[in-house]
Amino acid sequence: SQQEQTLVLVKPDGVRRNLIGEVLARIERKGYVVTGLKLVEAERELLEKHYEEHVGKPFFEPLLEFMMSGPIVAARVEGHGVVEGFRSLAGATNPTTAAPGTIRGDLGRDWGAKVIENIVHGSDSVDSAERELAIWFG
Ligand code: YYY
Ligand code: MG
Repeated sequence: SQQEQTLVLVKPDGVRRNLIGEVLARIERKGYVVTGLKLVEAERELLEKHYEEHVGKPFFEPLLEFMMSGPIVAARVEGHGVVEGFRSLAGATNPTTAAPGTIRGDLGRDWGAKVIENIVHGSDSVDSAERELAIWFG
């Protein structure tokens, strides 16, 4: 696999639950390197760009409200195959079905709420990573 960069977000639920260190520790223990890190109160315009593929879906507005509900940690993470590798560390979107051992499987909670609160975001392809890193890190 190639040396790559990906965007990782610790979403507002992860920050509220004091899981920033836990998420970064898992990334670092895997051997990936954090090369950019900041705490952001994201504005709607930025989030609309970030989640543009989901515009019009029933969860889009609740998702944006959730992502604006508190600070987010944005990290640029580097490593060989890190795009797929971090998705693997994160686990499936829904914490109920995410495998134990993954961030979402171990730490995520399914409240049966409108929005799935699943602790982290990770870019889903090298192209998405490039696009999203430009949005969050300029
Ligand atoms: O890439 P990933 O975060 O695993 O899932 P996406 O399908 O891109 O959805 C983005 C985000 O939206 C997801 O992390 C939670 C939320 N969401 C939701 O609340 N309800 C859904 N049915 C699908 C996604
Ligand atoms: Mg996605």
